[in-house]
Amino acid sequence: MASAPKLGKELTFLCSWFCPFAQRTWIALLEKKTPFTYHEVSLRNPKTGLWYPLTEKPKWFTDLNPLGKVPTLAYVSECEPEVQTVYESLICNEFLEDLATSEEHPALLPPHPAVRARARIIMDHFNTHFVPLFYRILVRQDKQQQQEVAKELLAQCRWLEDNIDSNGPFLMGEQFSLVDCAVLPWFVRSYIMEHFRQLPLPPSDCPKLTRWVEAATKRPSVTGTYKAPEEGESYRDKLLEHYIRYADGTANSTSAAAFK
Ligand SMILES: N[C@@H](CCC(=O)N[C@@H](CS)C(=O)NCC(=O)O)C(=O)O
Repeated sequence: MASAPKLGKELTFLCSWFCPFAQRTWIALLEKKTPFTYHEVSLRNPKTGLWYPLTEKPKWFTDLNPLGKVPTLAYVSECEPEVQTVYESLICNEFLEDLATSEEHPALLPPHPAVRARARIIMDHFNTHFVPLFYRILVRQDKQQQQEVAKELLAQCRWLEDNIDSNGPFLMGEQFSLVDCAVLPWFVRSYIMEHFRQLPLPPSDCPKLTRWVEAATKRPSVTGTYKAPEEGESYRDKLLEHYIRYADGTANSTSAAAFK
């Protein structure tokens, strides 16, 4: 599957190049300028293309994250337990914010407690409502069901449009934040939705969201995560290829099963 990383005091970031959840944390690491070592974990069997079940994942990986998922952050600490691990993308990102916020490591949450709470409400809402629909419209093969899910996805875009900052350029206003990190990976993948389901995201009646996607997807912390598995390959093409198994209903990942 993958070799065990050699952990040290610096953060090791366990990632899979295609994973939008891991991309959330990757963007946050780059935004915060947190030193880290990237460790690619291959979650799919290269011979069959199928995802390894939890029982076939190496012990070193499930010891670090019992769910056997990326993103996972791990490091050797000076206190007990010696190896500290953090997983679940939104928790990883809050951890990075708690770990270091200073002149050198920019804050990714607004200072006021009520505005921070608002940021968390948007992240939680997006995670609970938008993310499952993104997978559901791909894995469902029935056209009518796809159309119903498309309506729900568009309604979720409108929810975002109504709940993000009016002036932008970022979701919480002038400063790029954890909310941008949490939402962006699914809009980086909007061309995939257009390709397989002919659904433009964001829709044309969401001008704030459209402007945000334009600006935010060009940010170095975001383009810095556009890495195809092999040197010289196109990230966009490889990502599209990765989603074929979702779109033809053959993906056996936990997300495909959970969001069916
Ligand atoms: N709720 C998790 C989801 C992470 C997740 O599902 N990651 C996928 C890759 S995109 C994974 O590791 N899947 C392993 C599997 O399905 O066995 C998070 O936010 O971090």
